[in-house]
Amino acid sequence: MATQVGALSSSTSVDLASMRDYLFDVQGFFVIENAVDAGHVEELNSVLDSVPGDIAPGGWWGNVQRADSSEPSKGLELQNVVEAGEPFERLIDHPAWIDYMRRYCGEDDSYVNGLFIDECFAAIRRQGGYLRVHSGGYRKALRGAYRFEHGVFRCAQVNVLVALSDIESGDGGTLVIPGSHKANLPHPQADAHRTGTMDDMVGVVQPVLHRGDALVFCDALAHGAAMRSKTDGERRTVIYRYGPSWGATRSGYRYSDELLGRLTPARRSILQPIVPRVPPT
Ligand SMILES: O=C(O)CCC(=O)C(=O)O
Repeated sequence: MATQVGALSSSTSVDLASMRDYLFDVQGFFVIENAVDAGHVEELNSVLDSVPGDIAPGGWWGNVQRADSSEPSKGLELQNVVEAGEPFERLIDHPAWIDYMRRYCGEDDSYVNGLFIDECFAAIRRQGGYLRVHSGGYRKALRGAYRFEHGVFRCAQVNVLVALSDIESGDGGTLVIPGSHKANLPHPQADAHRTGTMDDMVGVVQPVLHRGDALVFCDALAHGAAMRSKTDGERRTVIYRYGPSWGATRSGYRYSDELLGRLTPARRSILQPIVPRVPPT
């Protein structure tokens, strides 16, 4: 597998936003180093530490659901995790990435501008866990499409994956095929990788993520995660998927009235961009 060289860092002397836009366009992803500060990462991890260990697959913890039964190799997946507590609410409009989200998939400069989070979850993987390859531009669903036209981005889904543990070699890192968000042909090894890991697919790279770093990527990018080989510890991530204001949650989760009621207007407008219109009672 190729390793990433020439990675962008905050010490690179260039306008960061322009460089990230460029990388997002040509590669389909970039990394924001230290996007979430150490204290916030700790708070997120301590919420996850408090999740009962005996939630059955499909079972609920408040308005958070364990949803990994269809693919056990994914490890523990806690869906609708924005309902897990205030540290997760703070990620909704996090300043490290929210402007990129607005620009890439917020229907900027249109009559329906605004964002919506259509899926958010935490994933905890131990030894042997991995995620098979999926997405890629070839015959991609409109829901995850990449588009840049007439000087504006019009992407349908952009993901922010925050590392809550260091994710280096052997940790089961996220794997991507740079540029595959624009692919017009199927990857020649795709059929052989419908199941299993994508580690040996030609063109794959693993962006190194340290705790607190965020990987921003268009969902059209072919991606997955390597098998975690380390025997001890856990790989922890949290993923928020952003899309246009008119989207719907992918799996039918509803943000609770309690959560919507306590959010700042800015955060509420991302979880409920279109307020239900009903006749007066
Ligand atoms: O687990 C990962 O590293 C990637 C997760 C992801 O992007 C997905 O679930 O689609």
